Amino acid sequence: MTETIKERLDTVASDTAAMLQSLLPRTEVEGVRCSEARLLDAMHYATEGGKRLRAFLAVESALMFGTDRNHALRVAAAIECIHAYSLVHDDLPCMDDDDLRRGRPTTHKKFGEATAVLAGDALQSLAFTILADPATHENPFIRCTLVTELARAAGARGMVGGQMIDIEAEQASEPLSLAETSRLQRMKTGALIEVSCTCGAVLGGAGAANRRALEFFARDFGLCFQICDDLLDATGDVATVGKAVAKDAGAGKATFVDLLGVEGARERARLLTEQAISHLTPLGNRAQTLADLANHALVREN
Ligand code: GRG
Repeated sequence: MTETIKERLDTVASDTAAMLQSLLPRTEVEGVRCSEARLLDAMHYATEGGKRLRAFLAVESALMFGTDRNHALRVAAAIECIHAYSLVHDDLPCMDDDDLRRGRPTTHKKFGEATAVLAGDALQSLAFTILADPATHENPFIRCTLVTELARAAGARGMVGGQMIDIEAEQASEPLSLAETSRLQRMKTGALIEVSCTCGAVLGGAGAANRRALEFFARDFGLCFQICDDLLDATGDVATVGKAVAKDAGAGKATFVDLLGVEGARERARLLTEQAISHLTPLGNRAQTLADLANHALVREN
């Protein structure tokens, strides 16, 4: 019997959680809690839960090329560490100031601000330690490419740069245009989504054309994912979404719902999904799971 996309997502999510457990530093050695245990507890806490979407993109992209599943899960865990760090820092009072994440108190609410900042920092370091480890791939050139691609996507011209533009936009007198909002989201959310496919392709030794097909897919999928997130913020309820909703409009944020309206944003998301799936054509049946994911994400509730 073939697995549904939901079952496949659940399998990768629990395998990634198990991999993270094995890679995160242990708080106890021979029954004795180490003195930095509070930091490690916060790192564990921050990486628990979530849809593991980026992990799924990395694993599915890699498996398409016959990669070892364990290698793929290590890369998935590294990317989830970066994602978790970004959420911990994004939730801080100096950024989005959120109390709820993944249906429970944010890391700084549970452990305090200083510990949350440090846990985010340490998760970022851990991500690159995982990728640089020969257990991730025997070929140092591949490991080095993984490190470079993830660093680039997470950095000033990617996720962190997008966050900077977002923060400045909140204080600006004029709202961002559709083009500016698309660029900001492509950096803030899209870069990590895109690099998840890139890393999968690199790990799998994909050729340039296949890697490009996956990256084009991820680019449209990532933008669609953000539009759906804006729709959830505008129309979802806190219990289902697992974080505060209706925050963006109040905070003066540029959202696709403000720019396009609810129906316009839904239509744009449908179009982007179609476009994303069409980029997968050169990969044939191997990419069916990613196409299923794109359709599934369009109707997600959290
Ligand atoms: C603070 C360095 C730094 C970066 C923050 C990604 C980001 C940049 C902030 C996240 C803000 C946010 C909530 C954006 C909406 C889209 C998004 C990334 C949602 C969270 O991703 P999901 O839905 O989360 O995949 P789960 O919990 O499922 O892992």
